[in-house]
Amino acid sequence: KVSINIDGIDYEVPDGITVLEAARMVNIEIPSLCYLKDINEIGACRVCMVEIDGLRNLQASCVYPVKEGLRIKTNTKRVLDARKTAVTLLLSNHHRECLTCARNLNCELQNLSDKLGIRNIPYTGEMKDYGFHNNNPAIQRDYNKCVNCRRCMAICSKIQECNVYSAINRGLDTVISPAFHKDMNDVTCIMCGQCILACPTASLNEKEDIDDVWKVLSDPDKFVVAQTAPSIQVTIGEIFDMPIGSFVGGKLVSALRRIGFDKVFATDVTADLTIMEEGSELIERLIHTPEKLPLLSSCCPGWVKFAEHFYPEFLPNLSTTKSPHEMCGALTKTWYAKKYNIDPSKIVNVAIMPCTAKKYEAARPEMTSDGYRNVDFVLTTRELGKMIRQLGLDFKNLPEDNYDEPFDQFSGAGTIFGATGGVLEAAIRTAHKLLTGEEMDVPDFEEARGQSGLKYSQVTLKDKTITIAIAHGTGNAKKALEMFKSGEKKFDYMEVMACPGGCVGGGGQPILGGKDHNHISLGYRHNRSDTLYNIDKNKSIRRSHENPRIHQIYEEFLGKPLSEISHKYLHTTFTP
Ligand code: HC1
Ligand code: SF4
Repeated sequence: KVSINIDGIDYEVPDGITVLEAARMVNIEIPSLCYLKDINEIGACRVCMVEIDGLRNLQASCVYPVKEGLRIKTNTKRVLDARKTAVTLLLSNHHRECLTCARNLNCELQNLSDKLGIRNIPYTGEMKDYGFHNNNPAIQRDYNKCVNCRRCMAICSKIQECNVYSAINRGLDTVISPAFHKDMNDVTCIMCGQCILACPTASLNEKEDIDDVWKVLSDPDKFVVAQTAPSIQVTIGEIFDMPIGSFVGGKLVSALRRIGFDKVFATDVTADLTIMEEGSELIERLIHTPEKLPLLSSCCPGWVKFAEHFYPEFLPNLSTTKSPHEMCGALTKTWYAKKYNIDPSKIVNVAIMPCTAKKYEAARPEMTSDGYRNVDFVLTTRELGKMIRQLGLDFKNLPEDNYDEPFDQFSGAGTIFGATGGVLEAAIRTAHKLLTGEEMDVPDFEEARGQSGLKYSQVTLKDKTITIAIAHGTGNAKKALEMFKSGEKKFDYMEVMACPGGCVGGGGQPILGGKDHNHISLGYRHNRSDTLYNIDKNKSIRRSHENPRIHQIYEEFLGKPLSEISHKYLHTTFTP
């Protein structure tokens, strides 16, 4: 510990931290813009300036270490003026379209400007125009709103290890962009959207499909169904000021009905189906085709794209099982359409996902069934939040409603898909039963849980003990695959989720702003996944193979896992 003094008050703080961290620890808010704990501590934006006794110049507190006896001032006019100047300069070159901006009311720059009391912008610099790029289904970039904080670059290179962004040009002309301003489609972007979560402004945003969805909803000829990913029920409440991780499953269904969807389905049901297929694949490979081990999960489209870009040699290891939202789409336009006598050409499947890569996945050419796209539109949690606000629904006080048959009943295993480790835990519960004929003593597999980036454990299935691995954040997947290749650490089955935390931390989830996003392993992901694990714990059905709807789907349509029909509609291929 060291003793420091901030604004005339003495504090004891841990040694080795920065002035910014120390101040925040004792509840003194120093504003910042470029700072992301551990991965972007670069002192570039000059917003977090403070006075340090004995030094002539102001210092960026995010890179200034505390030491014994340090005296700091955060409350002088000189400090406030410096912060104001830094933000005013950014605003002078910023396309200030707040009223129509995708991040209106959830923008860190807007917020800072308000907090610092900026009322005019004397330096109206020359506006640069680097254009607007959206030539792909998922991510759009508006350079004119970039503040050069480099947070996108930090996340993409240090956490995801995709290295899409770099600083182009120098000095005032610097811009953070893929090389040659190429579109995300043409670089090694995996569409995970983590850079959107990191962006303080609307420079990065998902490509919105809201207007197109309103259009189909108002077309009387269309039968429009919504499906909701497991994690949405624990995150969308945050948009309406509910505590992080609040469970709002029933209100979510209610909101979707009021928006006008003809049916509302739970993707959790087809998550159970994914487990039946993927669990069967695991057993098949363990017994008959061990050369195709390790089995790698494939329900996360960001991870699939990562493997396609960087590890094509592992593509034969990916599970061919389609992801739950694609399965839901495929089944609605085949089995469901026939069962309920609805023309599949009139069905529109809209998936509410915590994910930007799902927009890209839904547009992949192989994601069709009988000539129809499985999923027609993907809306992020944020986009659905915007639609709910457009209608003026009082979300917090909506009544609870239930999902529609036959995508209404699901197991706890289907729900924990939304957290890192959940898919693997769900698969082990079912693989155990499929292989041994007996249930695991307790369904909980604690070793699969928690936020550590790369986890290994062992499971015994009958007479076989297998090593499992769980990675979240593609940088961790890379680590696991490299260690596998070098022989340092072998495993038989690995779950990968591209986003830190899994889908609860997905690139389409509510943006909590820099302070909460500052640490990549920060608490909000725990709060969200804890709620998912609680839902699982309180369910009477906790294993995918016990879900009566799954029995029904196999009896009425698929026959058995890995059957010919399953392969036709529920499995896919990958392209290096
Ligand atoms: Fe996910 Fe999945 S869990 S990928 O993380 O397998 O997006 O929530 O819907 O498809 O079920 C996301 C979440 C989601 C799929 C399922
Ligand atoms: Fe990098 Fe993901 Fe953003 Fe693509 S979407 S640029 S991979 S962080």
